[in-house]
Amino acid sequence: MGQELIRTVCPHDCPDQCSVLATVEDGRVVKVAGDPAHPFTGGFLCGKVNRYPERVHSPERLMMPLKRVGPKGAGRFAPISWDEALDEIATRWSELQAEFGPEALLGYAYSGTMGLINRNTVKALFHALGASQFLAGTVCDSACEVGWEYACGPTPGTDPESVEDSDLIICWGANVVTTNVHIVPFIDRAKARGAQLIVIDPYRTRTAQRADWHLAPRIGTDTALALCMMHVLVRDGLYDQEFVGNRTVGFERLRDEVLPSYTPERVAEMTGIAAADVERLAHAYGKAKAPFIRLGMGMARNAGGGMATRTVACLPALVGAWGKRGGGALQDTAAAWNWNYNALRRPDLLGRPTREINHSQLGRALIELNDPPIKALFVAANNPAVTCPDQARMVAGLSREDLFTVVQDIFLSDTALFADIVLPACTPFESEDLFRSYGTYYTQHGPQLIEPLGESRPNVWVVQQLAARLGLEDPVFRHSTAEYIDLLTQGTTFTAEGLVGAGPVKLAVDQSGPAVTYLYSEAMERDGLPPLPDWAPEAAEGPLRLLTAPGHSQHHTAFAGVASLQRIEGEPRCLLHPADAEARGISNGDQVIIYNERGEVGLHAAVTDATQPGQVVVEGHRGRSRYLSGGPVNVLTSDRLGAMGAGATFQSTWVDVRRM
Ligand SMILES: Nc1nc2c(c(=O)[nH]1)N[C@H]1C(S)=C(S)[C@@H](COP(=O)(O)OP(=O)(O)OC[C@H]3O[C@@H](n4cnc5c(=O)[nH]c(N)nc54)[C@H](O)[C@@H]3O)O[C@H]1N2
Ligand SMILES: Nc1nc2c(c(=O)[nH]1)N[C@H]1C(S)=C(S)[C@@H](COP(=O)(O)OP(=O)(O)OC[C@H]3O[C@@H](n4cnc5c(=O)[nH]c(N)nc54)[C@H](O)[C@@H]3O)O[C@H]1N2
Ligand SMILES: [Mo]
Repeated sequence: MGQELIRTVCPHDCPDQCSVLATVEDGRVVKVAGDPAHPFTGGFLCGKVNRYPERVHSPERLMMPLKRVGPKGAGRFAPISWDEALDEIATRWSELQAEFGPEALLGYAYSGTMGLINRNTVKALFHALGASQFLAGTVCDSACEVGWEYACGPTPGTDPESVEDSDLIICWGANVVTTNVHIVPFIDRAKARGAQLIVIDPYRTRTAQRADWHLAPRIGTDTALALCMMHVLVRDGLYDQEFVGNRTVGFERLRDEVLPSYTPERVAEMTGIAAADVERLAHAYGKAKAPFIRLGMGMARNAGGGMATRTVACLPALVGAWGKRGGGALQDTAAAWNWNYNALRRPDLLGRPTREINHSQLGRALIELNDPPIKALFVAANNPAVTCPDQARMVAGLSREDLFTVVQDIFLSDTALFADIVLPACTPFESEDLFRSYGTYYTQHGPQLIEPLGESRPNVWVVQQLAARLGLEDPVFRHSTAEYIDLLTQGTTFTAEGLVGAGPVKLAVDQSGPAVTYLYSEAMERDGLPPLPDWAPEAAEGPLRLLTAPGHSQHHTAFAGVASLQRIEGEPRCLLHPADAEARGISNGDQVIIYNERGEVGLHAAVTDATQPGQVVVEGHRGRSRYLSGGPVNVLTSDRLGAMGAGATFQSTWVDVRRM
């Protein structure tokens, strides 16, 4: 058989969502390359996805269903057939439902694959069963999305393709070289025309290394920094009075009640950024013609994080940056899509509302809930035994002998080790789905490139098989992929014919920016939150603050089965400032333990001034066996929720470090 070149799309949880040209030969994906036809991701793939054939054909792929034969968590399994696996799941769920009521069931799919069909049909299954509902994404973007919406309403952000026309680009808590690399050529083109790149990040990331100027505030102080910029803009008459008058509410209250306290001198104490630097930052922003801010999500993952997004998102209105090509701000384009998600999720099948389980507090739910307790858990495309906070609770929950756990994954993830039944998922290249980007305005159909390897199957196939066994007769459990795509496009400007096989297709979005920016927000007041931006420090609970940031060559743990990427990423390590290292007798390369009252993690120390005094940085997530001891990093984080969006507070973690 010859080679075939097929256009598809990267299925990962990444804002870029590349169009991919895959070479297929004899039922194998032998090569992937960037598709030059995609105007944003044009022509190159990231270092991870470049190795996609290695992931698809990894020797670590799960090839058949497994049943637990050892104690919980021991990872001892025996192969079983799909029929045995599905029959047992259906029988156990029916028994547990009868004995404890439907809310004893909890199941979800998360972002291991971003396919709209494979993510959303899983919801329909649990809705039809009357199960507890899973509030997904609080570990990721719920706080920043709510924060953005309080400031700007459901307004889409700036089209990142226009950024080449900006004259000042601020990557604010966004390490774009690692997590949004296809915006880099647009930034480079802007720089070639004289634009400045400023990075605001508590440590010197790869993006900060490329910046004209890197400002390193303390974690969780962005609200104060943004308010100080506003203070200077207003004080020095650098704000756009006309824009503020026409398209904001609450300016006078912000100006009179909040800004006076955010003088550069006070804010220097709050943020660690010198007063002269904040002045310079505000002046650069106020004088730019079309300044652009790329907001990352991680700066919202602390106790006051939603407020940080809410406040930074007010800045473009102050200087009238919206509507100028290249200017404005972008956090996330997810809200711009109006797919008919509910046709696949089917909330109507739930009947009566059931209790909600917060993704960030899954461990707590498993050990604390009663009336009824969670007795059956289904997890697809998520690895909570590494990526959820408060791992002590998470592991205690998953270790319950009376919890019937089913995990569908490509690899035997740390979570799968705790399963009673493991179901082998195929990679998205082995099934068909529809994808939409959350960092651009493109959507793309992903065809099936090869047959599923071994006995692996997509999530949606499992949903359909279980529904049939459970007597669920709604047509949503019987559709073909084409029918699902048809349903998703209902009421949108897209049609299935226009998408299937078409490559990247762009959504038309209004680029004039928010009609109104809410400097004062009545919606926040209604929701019991302070309607004006304001900042208060968090009480330190230890000498060092922990910053957990995305890994460059890993994507959480989704590329764990790719040996070459594991080698490139190297052993787990923490970045420690020379002053903190010296105070603890730690030298570069030493084996150290990061610890707090919740747990301990053993890894290597990298002593570097890329981080600041009082701050330890750990990049990336690995399976627990990859750490020298303890691990993973989330044994250190708490499951406390932030003030907005019921979001995780990973970056509100205090620790200390000692030599091993
Ligand atoms: N290579 C790679 N790419 C990825 C991922 C990955 O794991 N690896 N993850 C994907 C996913 S799921 C997501 S949600 C996106 C996330 O993409 P981003 O939104 O870019 O990622 P963040 O977690 O926000 O981290 C970005 C930066 O925010 C900084 N930061 C953290 N706290 C603060 C703060 O208080 N203030 C400021 N100013 N900065 C802060 C961190 O140091 C980090 O450098 O990336 C996606 N892409
Ligand atoms: N301390 C700390 N913790 C964090 C963060 C942080 O900043 N700090 N970031 C948080 C963020 S932003 C996120 S989004 C979460 C991510 O948390 P997770 O979703 O747990 O991230 P992954 O490790 O990528 O897990 C995805 C799983 O899906 C599997 N998978 C991949 N493709 C498929 C498929 O097609 N089908 C199925 N069934 N499975 C598949 C992968 O093998 C992997 O086991 O982590 C959060 N955790
Ligand atoms: Mo995320």
